[in-house]
Amino acid sequence: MKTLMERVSRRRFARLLGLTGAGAAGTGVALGGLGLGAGSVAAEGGHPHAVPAMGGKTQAKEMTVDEMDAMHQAGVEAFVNGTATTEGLGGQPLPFELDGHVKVFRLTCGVTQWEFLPGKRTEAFTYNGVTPGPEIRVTEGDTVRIHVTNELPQSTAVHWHGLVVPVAMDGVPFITQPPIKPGETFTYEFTIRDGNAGTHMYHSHYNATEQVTKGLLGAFIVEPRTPNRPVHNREYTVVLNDGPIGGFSINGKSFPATQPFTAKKGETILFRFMNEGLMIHPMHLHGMPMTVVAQDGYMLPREYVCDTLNVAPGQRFEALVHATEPGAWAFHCHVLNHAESEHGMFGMVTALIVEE
Ligand SMILES: [Cu+2]
Repeated sequence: MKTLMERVSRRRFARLLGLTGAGAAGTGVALGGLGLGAGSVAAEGGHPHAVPAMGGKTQAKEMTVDEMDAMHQAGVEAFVNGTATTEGLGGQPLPFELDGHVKVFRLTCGVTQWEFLPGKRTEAFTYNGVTPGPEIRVTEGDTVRIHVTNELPQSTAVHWHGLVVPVAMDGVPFITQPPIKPGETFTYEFTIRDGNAGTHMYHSHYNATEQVTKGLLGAFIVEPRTPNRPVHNREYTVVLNDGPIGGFSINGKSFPATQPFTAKKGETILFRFMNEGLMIHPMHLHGMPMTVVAQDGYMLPREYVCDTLNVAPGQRFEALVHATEPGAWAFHCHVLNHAESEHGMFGMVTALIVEE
């Protein structure tokens, strides 16, 4: 439903921008010819990039000005038109069953060929077949039971990052529990404490450099018993990751396969940022400032306003955006080699589309 709405918004916006029809056809460049589907993007992070020099010349010796422009244009068009479609969408709500008053969730760790760009699949480690894993959402005071089954070829365990839990439930092998070996199931159970509302995460705490960057991560959102966030019309979770899956990704996809965020003019949006990667990602929103109200789930003593929010590994931020400015506004990591090269934008790039 959300995806369909967003696609409709993108098409509408494409018409506004005049990006459909003759303009697009005129480039004569197909997405497949850009290397967008063939591994060049995954390599972007590790290679120095051609840097535009003064006077309009570039160091990308094998491209003409028009070729470079065409690659930049084609990537944006694929994003705006919604044609950079991929299989699999992570971060959708995880259903639960009730056992008395206990909310019972199930997560299965497995190996998935994950498509982070059209036609570009990489071996991912996933919860329930997707990365980010499904979003768990509960309320302060809830008791949760989470059955974790390991179908990976290596052991694992799940850490509930940001939640105050009994030590035996903290998910660190050999400190708090034995590793969950392949074929085994481990059951976590804890009650969410009052004061622990906010934007949290769950992820592997075993061989984490490989397991988390390959996709064993997800959002764990705790609603407060008594609402204490500013009133907002819609919210989006923004999971940042870097590593073998998609190079640099937002919610498990790389630009132009990233999903845009949409809003209607006048609405207030709550963004929940979390960084599951190995690097700092300063997220920069064009057009409208962000008002940061919470860090790591805790309400700040005083909110602050910014347009570039530095999200370090492990950190979470909750920020409000008042959608006052219609248009498509770039929204990207400002470590530039996570976002834009001589081939155009890639990786940690999306947009906030504000409709009239
Ligand atoms: Cu970055």
